[in-house]
Amino acid sequence: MTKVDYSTRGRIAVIAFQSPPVNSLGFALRRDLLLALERAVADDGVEGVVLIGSNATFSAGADIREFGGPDMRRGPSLWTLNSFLERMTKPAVAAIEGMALGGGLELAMSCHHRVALTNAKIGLPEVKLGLLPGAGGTQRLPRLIGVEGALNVMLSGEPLPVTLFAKSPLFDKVVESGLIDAAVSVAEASAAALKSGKVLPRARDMKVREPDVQALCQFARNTAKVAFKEYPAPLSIIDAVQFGAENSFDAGLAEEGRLFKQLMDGPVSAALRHVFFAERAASRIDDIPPDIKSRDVKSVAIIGAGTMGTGIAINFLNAGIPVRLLELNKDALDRGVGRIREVYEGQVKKGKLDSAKMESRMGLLTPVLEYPAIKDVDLVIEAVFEEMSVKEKVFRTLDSTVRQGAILATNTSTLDVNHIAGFTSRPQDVIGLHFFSPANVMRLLEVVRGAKTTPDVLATATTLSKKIKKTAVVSGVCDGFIGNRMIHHYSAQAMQMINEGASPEQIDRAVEKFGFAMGPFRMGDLAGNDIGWHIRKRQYEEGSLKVRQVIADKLCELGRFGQKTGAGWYDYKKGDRTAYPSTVVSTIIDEARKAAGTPLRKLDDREIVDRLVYALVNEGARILEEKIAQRASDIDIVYLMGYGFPIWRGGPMHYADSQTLYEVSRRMQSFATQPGGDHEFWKPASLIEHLSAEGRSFTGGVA
Ligand code: T1G
Repeated sequence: MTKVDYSTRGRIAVIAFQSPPVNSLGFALRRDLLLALERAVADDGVEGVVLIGSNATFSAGADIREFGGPDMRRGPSLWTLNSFLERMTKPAVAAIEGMALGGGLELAMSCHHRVALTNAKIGLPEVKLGLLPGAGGTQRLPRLIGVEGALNVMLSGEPLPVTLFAKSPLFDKVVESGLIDAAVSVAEASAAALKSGKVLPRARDMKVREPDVQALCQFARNTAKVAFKEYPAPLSIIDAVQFGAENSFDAGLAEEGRLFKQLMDGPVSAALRHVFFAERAASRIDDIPPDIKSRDVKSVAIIGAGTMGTGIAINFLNAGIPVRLLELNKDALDRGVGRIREVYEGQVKKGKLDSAKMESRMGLLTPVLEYPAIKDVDLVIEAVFEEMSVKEKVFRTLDSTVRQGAILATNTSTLDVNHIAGFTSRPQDVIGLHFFSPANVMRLLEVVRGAKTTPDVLATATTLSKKIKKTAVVSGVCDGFIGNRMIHHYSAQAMQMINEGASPEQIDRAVEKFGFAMGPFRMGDLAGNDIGWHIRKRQYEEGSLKVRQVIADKLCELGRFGQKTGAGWYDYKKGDRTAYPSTVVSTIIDEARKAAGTPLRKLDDREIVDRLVYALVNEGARILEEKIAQRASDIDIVYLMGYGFPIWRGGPMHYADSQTLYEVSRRMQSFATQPGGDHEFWKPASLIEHLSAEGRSFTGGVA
C-alpha cells in the first residue's frame, strides 16, 4: 500500500515513498507526496528536500491503471506535482535506485538535482503504450541531455543504465553506494549555494544545445515514418521535442499536453495499454491460489528430435536447464543435435551469442537413445508425430519408466489432452505445453490443463514459462485449444471466400493491409499446407468437419505443401521466398467453383477482413462461454503472440470491442444471410448478444 514517510537529516527533509510493487504515481501517492513537499516548504528548519523510493526503486511512472478513469485527473496531477517541485525555493533532490521510468523520471527531472546508484536505470517507455512523456519529459530531457540523446531515449522506450548519462546535467552524482548520504550532501551544498546568491538549477531554464534541431527532427521523423508506420506516438514525440526547442518552455509544455491527450484518446494507445495488462494477466490462474507451491524443474527430457523437439529444447538450454533429448533413431538424434548447434552457430555468427555461451548451452544437452536414460527427470515434454497412436505409445512408456512426481507434458497442437492423460496411471501429472513453431522463437505457450491436471502442475507450467521467456496462456481441452480452434474458422472463411469469387492473393493482400503479418494462404505456404491437411483428414474421419475443403485438399494431393515443396497456393522459385500467383491453382479453383455451382460475386476488402477477423471473434466468444479460455484478453495474447495479429489493434477481442459488439453482431448476422452464408457459424455467440445488449465489452468484463 501507498506510504510516504517524512523525516529529517540535519536541515534536509527526506521524503521516502512507496506504492508497491513499482511505486506507480497513482492519485494517493501524488496527493501524499505533495502534502510532504508542502510540509518541507513550510518547515523553517528545513533547507532542502530529498525524494527517495523506500522499496529499492524510484518509480515506474504514472499509474497506467488510472488511464481513462477519474483518478488520472484527480488532483494533484503529475503536472501539478512537477510544477510545484520546480518552483520550490528550497532545493529538491531525487535519489534514484532501481528504476525511474516515465512519469517517475519526469518527477525526478522536475527536481533541481538528481543522484543515482550506478546500477539504476532510467527510461521514458511511454512510446510502448502509444503515448509520449506527458509530464514535461519531451521538454526537460532535451534540455538536460540534448535533443538527439533525448529522442533516442523516448523513441526506444527502453530502460537505460544511468551511467550513460553520468556526465550530463541529468545527474549531479552517480554513486556505487550511499545513495541517501550522497543525495543529502547535494541538497546541503545546493542550499549553501543558494544562500551565497546562486539560483536553483532548473531544466526549464536550460537551452537546447543542438544547432540544427529541425534537421535532426526531420531525420528522426523520416525514420519513424517507416519503422513505426502504424504508430502515431513516435511522430508526436518528435513534434513535441521540436516545438519545445523552437518555442518557449511553457509553450512546449502546452503543445506536449495537447499531443499527449490526442494520443491518449486514440485507438492505438488503448490497444497497447490493453496488451500491457493482458500480457501480465495471462499468467494468473483464477481458480487456483496465487501462492500455490510449484514443483522444482531442474532437469527436462524432450521426446523427439524433430523441428519442434529441438526448438523446445533450445528454450530450456537458454534458461540453463539441462536437457536430455531422446530419439530412438540414432541418425535422427544426431540430426537433432546438429540442428540445435546450427541455431546457436547462427546466433554466434550474427553476434547475438558468444561462442563460450554456445558451448555452455550445448554442454547442458545430453542426447539419449532409450527411455531409462530419462527416468529421473522432473519434466518430460513429448514432441512426437501428431497421431494419437504414437502419443499413446510414448505416454504408456513414460508412465512405466519415469519417476513418480515428474510432470508429463504433451506438445500436441490439437489432440485431446485428457485422452492422452488416460494412457497413464497419473493423469494428475499430465499437462499440455503447446509450443508454436519455431518453438525457440515464438513467445506464446498454450498451457493446456486436463480435467485431472493438479493445480501445482499448472502453477509449475506457468512459472516455468516465465523462466524460458514464454508468455503462457492457460487453455482448457477442446479441438485446437484456443488458437487453432479459432484459426480453423478463420481458414474456413478464407476458403469459402475463394469459392465465392475472391482469389488467394486478394484475401492475403486485404488482411495484410489490415495489419496481419501474413495472410492465410501465404501463412499456409510458409507453415506447410500438409499440417492443416493432416488435421482435416482426421476431422473428416471423426465427422467433426462437415464441409470438405476441396481446393485445399486437391493442392495437397498434388503435393503442393507450400514453400518447402516449391509450390502451394502460390508458385515459388528456387532460393526465392516470393509468392507468385499460380495458374495451376487458379485452374483448380475454377474447376472447383464450377463443380460447386456457387454463384460468383465480387468481394471487397472490408468484407474479407470482417469475415476473417469476426470469425476469430465469434469462435473466441464461444471459447469464453465454454470456459476454455479464462478471459478475453488471454485470447488476444494468443493471437498477438502466436498468429501475427497486429499489436496496434490489441487482438481480435479488443478489436471487436473497439468496433462495439453491437456492430460486430449486426455484421455477423449480415454474413449469415448473404448467398452461401454459413447460418450456423455466423449466428453471433450468445455472449456477444448478452454483452451487446448491456452495452458492455469483452475486455471490460465478461458476463
Ligand atoms: N502502472 C501501473 N501498474 C504497473 C506499472 C504502471 N506504470 N508498471 C508496472 N505495473 C504493474 C504490472 O502491471 C504488474 O502488476 C506489476 O506492476 C509488476 O510489473 C505522464 C503517462 C517497471 C519494468 O510504461 O515497464 O508515466 O500483474 O510484471 O517485469 O509521462 O512493469 O503484478 O498485478 O512488469 O519487474 C510509463 C511500465 C507509464 C512502465 C517492471 N511507465 N512498467 O517489470 O514487473 S505512463 C511504464 C514496466 C507515464 C507520464 C506517462 C515494468 C517494469 P501485476 P511487471 P517487471
